[in-house]
Amino acid sequence: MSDENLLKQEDYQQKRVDEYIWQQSLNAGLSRKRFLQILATMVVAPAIGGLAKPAPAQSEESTSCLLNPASTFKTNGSKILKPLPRGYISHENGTLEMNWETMYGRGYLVPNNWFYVHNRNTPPPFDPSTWRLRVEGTGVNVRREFTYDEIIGMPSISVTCAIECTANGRRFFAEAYNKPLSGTQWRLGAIGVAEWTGVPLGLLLECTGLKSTALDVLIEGADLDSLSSKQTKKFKFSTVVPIGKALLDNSLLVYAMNGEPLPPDHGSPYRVLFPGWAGNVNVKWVERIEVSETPIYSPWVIEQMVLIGSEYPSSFPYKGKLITYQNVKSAFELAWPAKLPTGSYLLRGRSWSGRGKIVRVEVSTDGGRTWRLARLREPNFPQAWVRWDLDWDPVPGEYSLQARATDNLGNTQPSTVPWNDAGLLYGGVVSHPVKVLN
Ligand SMILES: Nc1nc2c(c(=O)[nH]1)N[C@H]1C(S)=C(S)[C@@H](COP(=O)(O)O)O[C@H]1N2
Ligand SMILES: [Mo]
Repeated sequence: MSDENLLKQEDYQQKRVDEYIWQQSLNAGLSRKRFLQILATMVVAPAIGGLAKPAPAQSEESTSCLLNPASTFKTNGSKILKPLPRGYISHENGTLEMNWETMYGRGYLVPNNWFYVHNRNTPPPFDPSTWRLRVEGTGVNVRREFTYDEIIGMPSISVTCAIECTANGRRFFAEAYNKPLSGTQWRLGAIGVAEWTGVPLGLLLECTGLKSTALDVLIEGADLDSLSSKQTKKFKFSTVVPIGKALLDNSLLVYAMNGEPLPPDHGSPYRVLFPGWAGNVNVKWVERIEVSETPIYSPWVIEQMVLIGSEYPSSFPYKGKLITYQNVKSAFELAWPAKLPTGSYLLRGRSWSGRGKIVRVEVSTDGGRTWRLARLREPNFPQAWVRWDLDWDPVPGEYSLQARATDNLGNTQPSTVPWNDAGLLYGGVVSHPVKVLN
């Protein structure tokens, strides 16, 4: 199967599932047929014991080089170092939701200080003279360490695109299904668009003699994480992408954001950028990249990067439907709830799609009965967002505003979205409460 197909969500997952089964049967000295028979008789797949356990993402001793955040930063335990901007919401330590009201009529990019933050840990201190990036694994001919100066000295490009938390909009699942959901209760502000500058990952990997047989790339940060599900064991925050994604021209090792050195909250000295994919694959504080000739089944990807629910059949070893791209969403540049004075008002908002660019935005000011087309404003970069506006002349009263976007691949925001247990990828049309005052 070619790399192009690995960028298709279904093909990627199916290929990984097949490879997993094949590998496990080889390891166990079983035939593939016998292994499939065993799987078919199991209720819960991990019951097969050692066979079914994904390999740990990394070894114990590699956690010992974790930098001690207390040595340079005085954080008072805060996981976000930048000051809380006006009107911004912090749901819990380490989260900062963008305030859509402050974006009203503003430029295309979100200023660094206003960009949402999703940090599991306090940013580690960064010393340019000692920070090393390690690239290793069976998929490269030479293991290499890069200094900060070496990385900065390599050819770079800039990419303008969005990073969006997969859980953006989670709160609307809870509201639509009247069912509580744990995790950060994001509305629609866990997204931002910035200009990211860095070294194309393909170029970096060339320096290590990338093998044509390379299959998966694991990116590891300097911070620790644990899978939320009752587990106390911590491992470094990481993600895995197929080599096809890593080698796209706009997949970067980023060291600058909107023309400034990457701020600590956003991953200094480096983060990776995988345009259009789920927020958490854009690993921050990167210190190790492993290229592998065999598939890497990181527990994070298998358990957390998936949609779990009756509408999403799982295929072992994945616990649900694998998430790659972000979906289509829209937001008004308004407070929540908003209060507006009576008289004519220019409604503004933005819409986005992880897979492409937005070609149409419809807005309803009467709770979905009638729809009008919004004007789209340039620029309109794919995998970023488009700004739009629409004149509105309401009489005083209570309103429910809705926006519905369509991307160039024909994906339109639906009115209802099937439930998933972690509340990920809410793409439904959202009702924004607005009161127009006398
Ligand atoms: N090392 C590391 N990388 C990380 C995270 C993290 O906690 N640690 N959070 C991820 C998640 S869940 C998201 S949504 C994005 C958020 O990026 P931002 O804070 O720069 O907006 O970073 C991702 N990269
Ligand atoms: Mo996130």
